[in-house]
Amino acid sequence: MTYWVNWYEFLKLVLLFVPERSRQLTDLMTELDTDRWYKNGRGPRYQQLSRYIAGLINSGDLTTDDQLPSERELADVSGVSRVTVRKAIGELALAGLIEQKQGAGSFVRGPGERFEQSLSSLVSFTENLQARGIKSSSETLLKGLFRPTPTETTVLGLSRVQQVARVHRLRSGDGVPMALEHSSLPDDILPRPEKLEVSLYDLLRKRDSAPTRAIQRVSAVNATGPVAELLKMAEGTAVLQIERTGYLASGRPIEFTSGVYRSDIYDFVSELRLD
Ligand code: 16G
Repeated sequence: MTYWVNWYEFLKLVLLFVPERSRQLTDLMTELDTDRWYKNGRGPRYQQLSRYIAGLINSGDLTTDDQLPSERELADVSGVSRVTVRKAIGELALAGLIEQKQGAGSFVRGPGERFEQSLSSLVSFTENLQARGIKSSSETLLKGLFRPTPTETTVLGLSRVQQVARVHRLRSGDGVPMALEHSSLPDDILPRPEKLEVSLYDLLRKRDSAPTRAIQRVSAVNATGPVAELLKMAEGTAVLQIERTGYLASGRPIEFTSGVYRSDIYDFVSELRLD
């Protein structure tokens, strides 16, 4: 007589007898088994799998030091190949959400050092990270001169013939995506946006046209699919949206940046004084 074991049923049985710490893992396995994590047309499987697990981490369902099931277990339960699982785990590591320990497996990382950014001083992304010894990098998603939108024309006070320089960047610290910034500037302030390589403010300073004052509007929004994908987080996660209008000392507006910042990393801090 042949006995065969459905290992997943067996695992569920075993998990009934293990303490609370493993409950989330049982939930994770059950969810993956029901295929609820995958939706047609929402991107490749490895991305959906990684976003699903990122969602459990961001919501606190999986917490610091929880060990993820092994590659083989995840592949068996979710019905995808080990290569797909490996890519999904790689994405989570890249997003700074898990740590892969050689020979031991993948563990949920702690919240780590939150990134405090002052709302009252006018510093650039590059300077901010440098000051903390974090290596900044940017992926340029768009750079060039364009016909301005009505909002850009109004906010930047553009003339009818002026173009707008746009720079869209995904900004990372030590390789972890932190923010997505869309900057618009008048074409006379940034005539050759393709020349921008590292820091926008550094380039503007060299041209004597960096902002000396800015007004910011901060709001909480939920990350849409494409934003979540770039910031390596689950769709719908709360993020901070900041719109900055930067002015020259003369009062002329020269920068309009709309940025989305990961709320699990950023704390924006403001100093208040009694008048
Ligand atoms: C900061 C600014 C952004 C500016 C960028 C320049 C906030 C909320 N935003 O991220 O408006 O365009 O720095 O950075 O602080 P860079 O000089 O490194 O390109």
